[in-house]
Amino acid sequence: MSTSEPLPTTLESNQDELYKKICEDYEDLIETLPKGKGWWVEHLYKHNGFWLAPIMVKNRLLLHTYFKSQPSDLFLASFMKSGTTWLKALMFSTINRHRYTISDHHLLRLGPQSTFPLMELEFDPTTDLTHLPAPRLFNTHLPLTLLPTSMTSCKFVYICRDPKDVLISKWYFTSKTRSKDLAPLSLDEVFELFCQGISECGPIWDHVLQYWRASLDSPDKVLFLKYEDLKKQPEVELRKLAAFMGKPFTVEEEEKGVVEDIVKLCSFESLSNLEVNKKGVNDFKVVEVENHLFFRKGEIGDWKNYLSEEMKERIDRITDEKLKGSGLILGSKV
Ligand code: PAP
Repeated sequence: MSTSEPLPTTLESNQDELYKKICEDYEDLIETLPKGKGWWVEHLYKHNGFWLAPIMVKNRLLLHTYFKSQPSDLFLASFMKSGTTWLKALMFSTINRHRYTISDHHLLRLGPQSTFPLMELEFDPTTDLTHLPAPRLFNTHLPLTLLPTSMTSCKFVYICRDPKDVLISKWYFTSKTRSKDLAPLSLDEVFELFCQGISECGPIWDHVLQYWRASLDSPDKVLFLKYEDLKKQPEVELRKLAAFMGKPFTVEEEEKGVVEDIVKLCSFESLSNLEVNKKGVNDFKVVEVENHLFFRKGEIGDWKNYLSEEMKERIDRITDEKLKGSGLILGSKV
């Protein structure tokens, strides 16, 4: 992807006054924001407490103006590398379980990245989203407080993961997708940035806490899931997810083994071995990403192979301090 700034617009064809005004506002805004080192792109900008890539700052402004949410919309929200791809597959196949048979499933042909858009990269004001069947599914990595207020009436599924595993997973992913024109980032370097919160949509702790608190305030609106729970008891978590999305499994479906079938269809083993995920590429509008990069190991605790005891302790200490009093437990203690 291009890392020069400003990034190209996602909407060359739409030259209406409002759109032009938003582009100008974006240019003005980005000038005023503190700048930090990006992992994926060259620079991140601190916007209302969170570090965003330029395209995220811009598309966020477009979303605020152009995106018209519907009360039935379902959002999958996550900090990058927390289990988004897995949840995409699970949400899509659960909502659409009457449309496809397991043996001839959309996921098997096109993979999870094809199912629903990542709004801060793929949103395009010229695309008509009104025709999509309800519930419409959308994905975002943006923190809750940076989303348009109209969206907050929708339902959110949030997935979180041990920050140490997120760090390693993200380092791997961004080292593969970072422009070759930029110097590679060492683990020591990304570790320091991560601890300082300088990471796309970081600090991770603030991101997680916003959705955690919202899930406590409105459990009917925000379902808070953990990657580790999903690994340990996928059927239990899937039943929770289906009920939250308003599509609980019936007794008949339970007897037929539909829950187990969906879990198997969406498992790391199943998805990572698909042709589309071995060789395919997903076009995120501003960047193309090879699908195999979304499937590395899919394990809990792989950080142990990379982080020293000192690094582990530093991240755990920050996690403990940040989450203190919240009732949320993340990481090794889960
Ligand atoms: P994204 O936020 O950029 O979309 P996301 O899917 O959240 O990425 O993260 C990818 C991680 O989920 C990878 O973790 P790892 O680097 O520690 O291996 C990937 O392997 C893992 N992953 C992808 N699909 C699954 C799955 N079906 N089950 C378990 N883990 C998965």
